[in-house]
Amino acid sequence: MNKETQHYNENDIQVLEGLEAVRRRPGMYIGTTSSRGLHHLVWEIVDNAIDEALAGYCDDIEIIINEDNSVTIKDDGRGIPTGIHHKTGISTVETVYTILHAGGKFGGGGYKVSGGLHGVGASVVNALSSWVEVTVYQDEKVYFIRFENGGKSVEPLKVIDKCSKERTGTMVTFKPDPEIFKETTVFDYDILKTRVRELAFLNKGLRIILCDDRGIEKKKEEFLYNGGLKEYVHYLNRNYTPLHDEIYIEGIRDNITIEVALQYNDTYNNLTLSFVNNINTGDGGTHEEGVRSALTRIINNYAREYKFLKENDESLTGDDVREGLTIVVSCKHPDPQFEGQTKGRLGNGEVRKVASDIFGEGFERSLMENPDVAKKIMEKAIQAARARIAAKKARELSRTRGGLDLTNQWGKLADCSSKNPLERELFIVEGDSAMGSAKLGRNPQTQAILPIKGKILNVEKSRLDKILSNEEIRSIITALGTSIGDEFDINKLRYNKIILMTDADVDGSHIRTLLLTLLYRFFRPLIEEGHVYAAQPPLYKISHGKTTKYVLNDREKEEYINSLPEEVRSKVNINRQKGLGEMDAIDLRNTTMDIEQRILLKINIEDAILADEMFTILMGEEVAPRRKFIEENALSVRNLDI
Ligand code: 1YM
Repeated sequence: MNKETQHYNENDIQVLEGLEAVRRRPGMYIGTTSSRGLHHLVWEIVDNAIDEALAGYCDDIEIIINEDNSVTIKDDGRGIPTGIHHKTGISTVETVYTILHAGGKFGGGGYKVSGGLHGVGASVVNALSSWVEVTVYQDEKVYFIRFENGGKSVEPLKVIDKCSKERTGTMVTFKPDPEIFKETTVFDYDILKTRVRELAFLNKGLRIILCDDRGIEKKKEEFLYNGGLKEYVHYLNRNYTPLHDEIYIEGIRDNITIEVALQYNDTYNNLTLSFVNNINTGDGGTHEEGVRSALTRIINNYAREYKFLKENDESLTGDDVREGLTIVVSCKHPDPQFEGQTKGRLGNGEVRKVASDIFGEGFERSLMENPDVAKKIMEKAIQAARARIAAKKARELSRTRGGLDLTNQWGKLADCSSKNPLERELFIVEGDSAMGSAKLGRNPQTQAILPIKGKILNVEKSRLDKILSNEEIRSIITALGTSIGDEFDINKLRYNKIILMTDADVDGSHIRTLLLTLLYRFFRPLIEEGHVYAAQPPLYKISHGKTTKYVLNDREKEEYINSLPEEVRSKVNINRQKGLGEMDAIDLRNTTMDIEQRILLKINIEDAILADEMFTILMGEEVAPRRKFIEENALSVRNLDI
């Protein structure tokens, strides 16, 4: 035995063998020795401080990346017990840092709530470090112990100084062993920051300070959220428009704590985050299931009771009530069972009912007390249900009619003859007269024509789900061939280009808005993959002598005329084209349809989003915003820069 380890007794031989086992197979204890494993060391120590905070003894934790890439973690808790441990005969501090699986089990019986991936704690960090120093402030004394070379104490815990009675806590500094962490021993500030922020959200009132003392630009940030999960949800929704203030529910039953915060926003997305003992449960589990089922149940009950749902309406589904929902669920459990391949799922069956009861009761009360908020939530879910039902109807429709001969079935689609989908184009044309010219002016081999009446929008002044029952709209769905919703399959698209050919007037732009909204909501990949275009019929026909020139707008007209010689300028004949319908077939072919001469504008997703917003406003029930919108955008609606 060398000098450094003299104070060990027989028991300690086992201790060292334990730590040696960790060094031999580090992956078994921290998962990996990559950068991820390196950062995991920090969490193992921080977890002990957080447990002390959860036990109610600590409010401040500080994490410092030192200049030499060692890390210091401090807390202001009671300090790890310093007395001699009855089983090991050495100080409890040393026991905690040298005996595998010691952790909280050596303490006063409190369970370890936080616990990292493997929950093996301080001794593993010690085993995988070049050196570790632990300082404990307790009973007006400063205790100190240092370990070297994978966990061997240099000498037993000793008192090195005095301190005030008020000063208590633990300070640990460790330097990861480069022999173990061969990839890297450099800590990444942003990795630490992300998790520190999450931990601060999950443990309301706990202050965590993160410092980086390396290099010239030192960093120091403080994370403290007195609102806890409520602030977490606020943070997650920061880029969206929330529909109401955050709702927060907490409760404890059978030693299981459930906390939930939620807020709806105006998107169609759902974001659910869940945690057990501060560990992310990416695959959900019984806590999440309990909360979900209560959410669906309570919203349906409320919607029925307050007549948001009529007697014959079908119930709202889980997906309906989760549209636009951001929700965080946090469970604290004395004995969690993590399941699944990545251990990312809570398995404890008893949690389902506890979570469902606590959340259900709190959420119901919250709806009762805030009828305005309840109304917004009901309307959001019912809107989601309507869209779901409409999509289903449209899907059934496109399925039943999909295989039939479109030309005969509808009498409207003038299909093209080519069987090569890459060269097939579908022109969706506004108005019957335009249809006439378009049919004559097209290339019947590659260009199909589908006419749409300008009055759809006025007649069906209603939501998109109603518009889906419009026969012409349904014929578009059928003609495209892709089906919609879950069954959408872009490989079944019957045309490579879908070209919207509408007039340059208000009716035309309304129709275009409607068509784009339809495509955006039900055929989004068609836009994303660049299959949708707008034709650009010219506004003017300028002729002089035998020359004819079509131009798109006033600017082009001026430019063209100015480019002509003086003597010609006075003789030009300028014809304002009134609409597609008034163009003859030859004009229409030359200006708008002929592949060689036409100008097509590809619709991008931003155009479609803009159209969707316009649609919402144009179709909205509130008159004021609609009028305001039309006044403000009279020009841009007409020209809808597409
Ligand atoms: C910077 C890291 O380890 N803080 C810390 C750890 C402990 C205690 C307090 C503590 C726990 C208990 C009683 C108990 C630990 N103690 C043990 C053990 N910060 C840091 N702060 N008194 C103090 O659990 O009953 C393990 S961790 F086992 F010794 F009690």
